[in-house]
Amino acid sequence: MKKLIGLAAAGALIVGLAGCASGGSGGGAAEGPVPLDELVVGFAQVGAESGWRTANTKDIQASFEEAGIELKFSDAQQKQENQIKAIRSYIQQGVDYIAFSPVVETGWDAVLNEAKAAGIPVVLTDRAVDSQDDSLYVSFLGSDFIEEGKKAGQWVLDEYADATEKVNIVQLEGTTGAAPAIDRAEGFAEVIAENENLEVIASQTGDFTRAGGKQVMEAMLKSNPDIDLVYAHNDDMGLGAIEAIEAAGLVPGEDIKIVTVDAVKDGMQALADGKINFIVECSPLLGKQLVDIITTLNEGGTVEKRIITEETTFTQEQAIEALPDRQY
Ligand code: GZL
Repeated sequence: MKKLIGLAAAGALIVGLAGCASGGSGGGAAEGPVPLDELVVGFAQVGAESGWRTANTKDIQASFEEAGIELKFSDAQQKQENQIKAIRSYIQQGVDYIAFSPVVETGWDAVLNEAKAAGIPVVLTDRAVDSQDDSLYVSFLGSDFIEEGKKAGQWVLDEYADATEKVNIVQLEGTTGAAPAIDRAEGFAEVIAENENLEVIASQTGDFTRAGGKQVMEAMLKSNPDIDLVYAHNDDMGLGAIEAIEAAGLVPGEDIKIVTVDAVKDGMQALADGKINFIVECSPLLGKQLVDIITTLNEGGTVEKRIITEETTFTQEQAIEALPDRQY
Protein backbone atom coordinates (compact mmCIF):
# COMPACT_ATOMS: atom_id res chain seq x y z
CA MET A 1 0.00 0.00 0.00
CA LYS A 2 1.25 3.51 -0.80
CA LYS A 3 2.29 5.57 2.21
CA LEU A 4 0.61 8.96 2.40
CA ILE A 5 2.67 11.12 4.73
CA GLY A 6 0.69 13.94 6.27
CA LEU A 7 2.77 16.88 7.46
CA ALA A 8 0.68 18.48 10.20
CA ALA A 9 1.11 22.22 10.03
CA ALA A 10 -0.97 25.36 9.62
CA GLY A 11 -2.47 24.91 6.17
CA ALA A 12 -1.62 21.27 6.54
CA LEU A 13 0.17 19.95 3.51
CA ILE A 14 -0.58 16.35 2.62
CA VAL A 15 2.18 14.98 0.54
CA GLY A 16 1.47 11.73 -1.25
CA LEU A 17 4.72 9.88 -1.58
CA ALA A 18 4.88 6.85 -3.78
CA GLY A 19 6.19 5.15 -0.69
CA CYS A 20 5.50 1.72 -2.02
CA ALA A 21 7.79 0.26 -4.59
CA SER A 22 4.79 -0.79 -6.66
CA GLY A 23 3.47 2.76 -7.04
CA GLY A 24 3.68 4.39 -10.44
CA SER A 25 3.75 2.50 -13.66
CA GLY A 26 5.98 -0.42 -12.97
CA GLY A 27 7.70 1.40 -10.10
CA GLY A 28 8.81 -1.98 -8.83
CA ALA A 29 11.95 -1.73 -10.90
CA ALA A 30 13.16 1.29 -8.93
CA GLU A 31 12.64 0.03 -5.40
CA GLY A 32 12.12 -3.70 -5.85
CA PRO A 33 8.87 -5.66 -5.69
CA VAL A 34 6.38 -5.12 -2.88
CA PRO A 35 5.92 -8.38 -0.93
CA LEU A 36 2.67 -9.91 -2.24
CA ASP A 37 1.17 -9.95 1.26
CA GLU A 38 1.56 -6.16 1.38
CA LEU A 39 0.26 -5.50 -2.14
CA VAL A 40 -3.23 -3.96 -2.34
CA VAL A 41 -5.36 -3.89 -5.52
CA GLY A 42 -8.65 -2.03 -5.94
CA PHE A 43 -11.18 -3.59 -8.33
CA ALA A 44 -14.27 -1.64 -9.48
CA GLN A 45 -16.71 -4.19 -10.93
CA VAL A 46 -19.60 -3.25 -13.26
CA GLY A 47 -22.31 -4.95 -11.23
CA ALA A 48 -24.01 -8.36 -11.02
CA GLU A 49 -26.26 -8.04 -14.08
CA SER A 50 -25.65 -11.43 -15.65
CA GLY A 51 -24.39 -14.94 -15.15
CA TRP A 52 -21.24 -13.86 -16.95
CA ARG A 53 -20.58 -11.03 -14.49
CA THR A 54 -21.15 -13.26 -11.49
CA ALA A 55 -18.68 -15.80 -12.87
CA ASN A 56 -16.19 -13.01 -13.65
CA THR A 57 -16.39 -11.67 -10.09
CA LYS A 58 -15.99 -15.12 -8.53
CA ASP A 59 -12.98 -15.89 -10.70
CA ILE A 60 -11.22 -12.60 -9.97
CA GLN A 61 -11.81 -12.86 -6.22
CA ALA A 62 -10.66 -16.50 -6.15
CA SER A 63 -7.52 -15.72 -8.19
CA PHE A 64 -6.42 -12.93 -5.83
CA GLU A 65 -7.22 -15.09 -2.80
CA GLU A 66 -5.06 -17.87 -4.23
CA ALA A 67 -2.22 -15.43 -4.95
CA GLY A 68 -2.38 -14.05 -1.39
CA ILE A 69 -2.92 -10.49 -2.69
CA GLU A 70 -5.42 -8.19 -0.95
CA LEU A 71 -8.29 -7.24 -3.30
CA LYS A 72 -10.58 -4.35 -2.43
CA PHE A 73 -13.80 -4.95 -4.40
CA SER A 74 -16.79 -2.77 -5.29
CA ASP A 75 -20.03 -3.47 -7.23
CA ALA A 76 -21.22 -0.39 -9.16
CA GLN A 77 -24.69 -1.79 -9.92
CA GLN A 78 -24.08 -0.88 -13.59
CA LYS A 79 -23.74 2.84 -12.78
CA GLN A 80 -20.69 4.72 -14.08
CA GLU A 81 -20.84 7.26 -11.25
CA ASN A 82 -20.47 4.42 -8.75
CA GLN A 83 -17.43 3.04 -10.56
CA ILE A 84 -15.84 6.50 -10.62
CA LYS A 85 -16.54 6.91 -6.89
CA ALA A 86 -14.94 3.51 -6.21
CA ILE A 87 -11.83 4.38 -8.24
CA ARG A 88 -11.51 7.72 -6.40
CA SER A 89 -11.81 5.87 -3.11
CA TYR A 90 -9.03 3.49 -4.11
CA ILE A 91 -6.85 6.49 -5.03
CA GLN A 92 -7.54 8.04 -1.63
CA GLN A 93 -6.66 4.78 0.08
CA GLY A 94 -3.37 4.68 -1.82
CA VAL A 95 -3.79 1.21 -3.32
CA ASP A 96 -0.93 -0.11 -5.41
CA TYR A 97 -2.97 -0.97 -8.53
CA ILE A 98 -6.50 -0.34 -9.80
CA ALA A 99 -8.34 -2.66 -12.16
CA PHE A 100 -11.88 -2.26 -13.50
CA SER A 101 -14.30 -3.17 -16.27
CA PRO A 102 -15.68 0.15 -17.62
CA VAL A 103 -19.48 -0.12 -17.75
CA VAL A 104 -19.48 2.23 -20.77
CA GLU A 105 -16.67 3.37 -23.08
CA THR A 106 -16.79 7.13 -22.48
CA GLY A 107 -16.24 9.50 -19.54
CA TRP A 108 -13.15 8.03 -17.86
CA ASP A 109 -10.31 10.46 -18.67
CA ALA A 110 -10.73 12.65 -15.58
CA VAL A 111 -10.61 9.88 -12.99
CA LEU A 112 -7.92 7.96 -14.87
CA ASN A 113 -5.79 11.12 -14.92
CA GLU A 114 -6.28 11.33 -11.14
CA ALA A 115 -4.99 7.75 -10.82
CA LYS A 116 -2.06 8.60 -13.08
CA ALA A 117 -1.24 11.70 -11.01
CA ALA A 118 -1.29 9.54 -7.90
CA GLY A 119 1.13 7.10 -9.56
CA ILE A 120 -1.34 4.21 -9.44
CA PRO A 121 -1.23 1.98 -12.54
CA VAL A 122 -4.65 1.00 -13.97
CA VAL A 123 -5.48 -2.26 -15.75
CA LEU A 124 -8.67 -2.52 -17.84
CA THR A 125 -10.39 -5.91 -17.73
CA ASP A 126 -13.25 -7.13 -19.92
CA ARG A 127 -14.38 -3.83 -21.44
CA ALA A 128 -12.49 -0.94 -23.05
CA VAL A 129 -12.53 2.84 -22.67
CA ASP A 130 -12.54 5.13 -25.72
CA SER A 131 -9.87 7.47 -24.34
CA GLN A 132 -7.39 8.85 -26.91
CA ASP A 133 -4.69 8.80 -24.22
CA ASP A 134 -3.61 5.20 -23.81
CA SER A 135 -1.07 6.20 -21.16
CA LEU A 136 -4.07 6.22 -18.77
CA TYR A 137 -3.97 2.44 -18.48
CA VAL A 138 -1.16 -0.09 -18.54
CA SER A 139 -3.01 -2.94 -20.25
CA PHE A 140 -6.47 -4.00 -21.51
CA LEU A 141 -7.30 -7.65 -20.91
CA GLY A 142 -10.48 -8.94 -22.52
CA SER A 143 -12.28 -10.38 -25.53
CA ASP A 144 -12.42 -9.07 -29.08
CA PHE A 145 -16.13 -8.20 -29.15
CA ILE A 146 -16.15 -7.32 -32.85
CA GLU A 147 -14.85 -10.81 -33.57
CA GLU A 148 -17.60 -12.25 -31.37
CA GLY A 149 -20.21 -10.34 -33.38
CA LYS A 150 -18.66 -11.62 -36.61
CA LYS A 151 -18.79 -15.23 -35.37
CA ALA A 152 -22.49 -14.82 -34.57
CA GLY A 153 -23.09 -13.22 -37.97
CA GLN A 154 -21.23 -16.00 -39.76
CA TRP A 155 -23.51 -18.64 -38.21
CA VAL A 156 -26.57 -16.69 -39.41
CA LEU A 157 -25.02 -16.26 -42.87
CA ASP A 158 -24.43 -20.02 -43.11
CA GLU A 159 -27.83 -20.95 -41.62
CA TYR A 160 -29.71 -18.87 -44.19
CA ALA A 161 -27.30 -19.28 -47.12
CA ASP A 162 -30.13 -20.62 -49.32
CA ALA A 163 -32.80 -18.15 -48.15
CA THR A 164 -34.75 -16.75 -51.09
CA GLU A 165 -36.96 -14.52 -48.94
CA LYS A 166 -36.24 -11.87 -46.35
CA VAL A 167 -35.03 -13.17 -42.98
CA ASN A 168 -36.36 -10.96 -40.18
CA ILE A 169 -33.82 -10.56 -37.39
CA VAL A 170 -34.31 -8.73 -34.09
CA GLN A 171 -31.31 -7.70 -31.98
CA LEU A 172 -31.24 -7.52 -28.17
CA GLU A 173 -28.42 -5.07 -27.48
CA GLY A 174 -26.28 -4.96 -24.38
CA THR A 175 -25.93 -1.88 -22.18
CA THR A 176 -26.09 1.29 -24.27
CA GLY A 177 -22.59 2.70 -24.75
CA ALA A 178 -20.82 -0.44 -23.49
CA ALA A 179 -17.95 -1.75 -25.63
CA PRO A 180 -19.45 -5.27 -26.00
CA ALA A 181 -22.78 -3.82 -27.13
CA ILE A 182 -21.21 -1.45 -29.66
CA ASP A 183 -18.72 -3.97 -31.02
CA ARG A 184 -20.95 -7.07 -31.10
CA ALA A 185 -23.48 -5.08 -33.13
CA GLU A 186 -20.74 -3.83 -35.46
CA GLY A 187 -19.22 -7.26 -36.12
CA PHE A 188 -22.61 -8.88 -36.66
CA ALA A 189 -23.82 -6.17 -39.07
CA GLU A 190 -20.60 -6.37 -41.08
CA VAL A 191 -20.99 -10.10 -41.75
CA ILE A 192 -24.74 -10.34 -42.39
CA ALA A 193 -24.42 -7.50 -44.90
CA GLU A 194 -23.05 -10.17 -47.28
CA ASN A 195 -26.63 -11.48 -47.78
CA GLU A 196 -29.23 -8.82 -48.63
CA ASN A 197 -32.03 -11.14 -47.41
CA LEU A 198 -30.77 -10.84 -43.83
CA GLU A 199 -32.30 -7.77 -42.22
CA VAL A 200 -32.30 -6.47 -38.65
CA ILE A 201 -35.88 -5.18 -38.41
CA ALA A 202 -35.67 -4.12 -34.75
CA SER A 203 -32.84 -3.49 -32.29
CA GLN A 204 -33.10 -2.38 -28.67
CA THR A 205 -31.12 -2.61 -25.44
CA GLY A 206 -32.05 -5.18 -22.82
CA ASP A 207 -29.13 -3.96 -20.67
CA PHE A 208 -27.53 -7.44 -20.53
CA THR A 209 -30.19 -8.68 -18.10
CA ARG A 210 -32.66 -11.57 -18.38
CA ALA A 211 -35.56 -9.32 -17.37
CA GLY A 212 -34.50 -6.74 -19.93
CA GLY A 213 -34.30 -9.34 -22.67
CA LYS A 214 -37.77 -10.69 -21.82
CA GLN A 215 -39.35 -7.22 -21.70
CA VAL A 216 -37.86 -6.10 -25.03
CA MET A 217 -38.70 -9.41 -26.72
CA GLU A 218 -42.34 -9.18 -25.57
CA ALA A 219 -42.60 -5.75 -27.20
CA MET A 220 -40.84 -6.92 -30.36
CA LEU A 221 -43.17 -9.90 -30.71
CA LYS A 222 -46.16 -7.58 -30.46
CA SER A 223 -44.90 -5.22 -33.16
CA ASN A 224 -43.20 -7.75 -35.45
CA PRO A 225 -45.42 -10.80 -36.19
CA ASP A 226 -42.90 -12.64 -38.37
CA ILE A 227 -39.55 -12.70 -36.54
CA ASP A 228 -37.23 -15.44 -37.79
CA LEU A 229 -34.19 -14.98 -35.53
CA VAL A 230 -33.06 -13.24 -32.34
CA TYR A 231 -29.44 -12.11 -31.97
CA ALA A 232 -28.89 -11.38 -28.27
CA HIS A 233 -25.63 -9.78 -27.09
CA ASN A 234 -25.57 -12.13 -24.12
CA ASP A 235 -27.08 -15.39 -22.90
CA ASP A 236 -29.13 -13.72 -20.17
CA MET A 237 -31.10 -11.60 -22.63
CA GLY A 238 -31.47 -14.67 -24.86
CA LEU A 239 -32.91 -16.61 -21.91
CA GLY A 240 -35.34 -13.77 -21.27
CA ALA A 241 -36.32 -13.86 -24.94
CA ILE A 242 -37.05 -17.60 -24.62
CA GLU A 243 -39.54 -16.86 -21.85
CA ALA A 244 -41.28 -14.25 -24.02
CA ILE A 245 -41.33 -16.50 -27.08
CA GLU A 246 -42.83 -19.41 -25.13
CA ALA A 247 -45.40 -17.10 -23.51
CA ALA A 248 -46.42 -16.10 -27.03
CA GLY A 249 -47.08 -19.77 -27.84
CA LEU A 250 -44.06 -20.12 -30.12
CA VAL A 251 -41.17 -22.60 -29.96
CA PRO A 252 -37.75 -21.00 -29.32
CA GLY A 253 -34.99 -22.56 -31.42
CA GLU A 254 -37.53 -23.62 -34.05
CA ASP A 255 -40.24 -21.00 -34.79
CA ILE A 256 -37.71 -18.32 -33.82
CA LYS A 257 -34.02 -19.19 -33.83
CA ILE A 258 -31.74 -17.64 -31.22
CA VAL A 259 -28.03 -16.78 -31.32
CA THR A 260 -26.31 -15.45 -28.20
CA VAL A 261 -22.88 -14.61 -26.76
CA ASP A 262 -21.24 -15.73 -23.47
CA ALA A 263 -21.73 -19.53 -23.06
CA VAL A 264 -22.58 -19.48 -19.35
CA LYS A 265 -24.11 -22.64 -17.92
CA ASP A 266 -27.77 -21.58 -18.25
CA GLY A 267 -27.19 -20.55 -21.84
CA MET A 268 -25.38 -23.77 -22.65
CA GLN A 269 -28.24 -25.78 -21.12
CA ALA A 270 -30.74 -23.93 -23.31
CA LEU A 271 -28.48 -24.65 -26.30
CA ALA A 272 -28.31 -28.34 -25.37
CA ASP A 273 -32.11 -28.32 -25.06
CA GLY A 274 -32.47 -26.79 -28.54
CA LYS A 275 -34.01 -23.50 -27.33
CA ILE A 276 -30.90 -21.58 -28.41
CA ASN A 277 -29.26 -22.50 -31.72
CA PHE A 278 -25.70 -21.17 -31.42
CA ILE A 279 -23.55 -19.50 -28.77
CA VAL A 280 -20.34 -17.51 -29.19
CA GLU A 281 -18.16 -17.93 -26.11
CA CYS A 282 -16.94 -14.91 -24.14
CA SER A 283 -14.77 -16.08 -21.26
CA PRO A 284 -15.27 -14.40 -17.86
CA LEU A 285 -12.27 -16.24 -16.41
CA LEU A 286 -9.87 -13.28 -16.38
CA GLY A 287 -8.68 -13.54 -12.76
CA LYS A 288 -5.47 -15.52 -13.24
CA GLN A 289 -4.33 -13.32 -16.15
CA LEU A 290 -5.09 -10.18 -14.11
CA VAL A 291 -3.00 -11.49 -11.21
CA ASP A 292 -0.17 -12.30 -13.65
CA ILE A 293 -0.28 -8.76 -15.09
CA ILE A 294 -0.07 -7.18 -11.64
CA THR A 295 2.67 -9.47 -10.30
CA THR A 296 4.71 -8.86 -13.46
CA LEU A 297 4.38 -5.07 -13.04
CA ASN A 298 5.18 -5.38 -9.34
CA GLU A 299 8.44 -7.10 -10.25
CA GLY A 300 9.28 -4.24 -12.60
CA GLY A 301 8.34 -6.19 -15.72
CA THR A 302 6.33 -4.99 -18.70
CA VAL A 303 3.07 -6.36 -20.09
CA GLU A 304 1.30 -6.25 -23.45
CA LYS A 305 -0.94 -3.22 -23.96
CA ARG A 306 -3.72 -5.45 -25.33
CA ILE A 307 -4.24 -9.04 -24.19
CA ILE A 308 -7.06 -10.85 -26.02
CA THR A 309 -8.69 -13.80 -24.28
CA GLU A 310 -9.02 -17.18 -26.00
CA GLU A 311 -12.59 -18.30 -26.75
CA THR A 312 -14.62 -20.51 -29.09
CA THR A 313 -18.20 -21.17 -30.25
CA PHE A 314 -20.76 -23.87 -29.50
CA THR A 315 -23.37 -25.74 -31.52
CA GLN A 316 -26.03 -27.86 -29.79
CA GLU A 317 -23.93 -31.02 -30.05
CA GLN A 318 -20.83 -29.26 -28.70
CA ALA A 319 -22.84 -27.84 -25.79
CA ILE A 320 -24.13 -31.29 -24.83
CA GLU A 321 -20.54 -32.54 -24.81
CA ALA A 322 -19.05 -29.52 -22.98
CA LEU A 323 -21.72 -28.98 -20.31
CA PRO A 324 -20.49 -31.51 -17.72
CA ASP A 325 -17.08 -29.77 -17.55
CA ARG A 326 -18.18 -26.13 -17.68
CA GLN A 327 -16.73 -24.11 -14.76
CA TYR A 328 -19.40 -21.39 -14.89
C1 GZL B 1 -18.47 -9.17 -21.99
C2 GZL B 1 -19.14 -8.60 -20.77
C3 GZL B 1 -20.62 -8.64 -20.93
C4 GZL B 1 -21.19 -10.04 -21.04
C5 GZL B 1 -22.50 -9.87 -20.35
O1 GZL B 1 -17.09 -9.25 -21.79
O2 GZL B 1 -18.73 -7.26 -20.54
O3 GZL B 1 -21.21 -8.04 -19.77
O4 GZL B 1 -21.33 -10.51 -22.36
C6 GZL B 1 -22.08 -9.03 -19.18
O5 GZL B 1 -23.13 -11.05 -19.96
O6 GZL B 1 -23.16 -8.46 -18.54
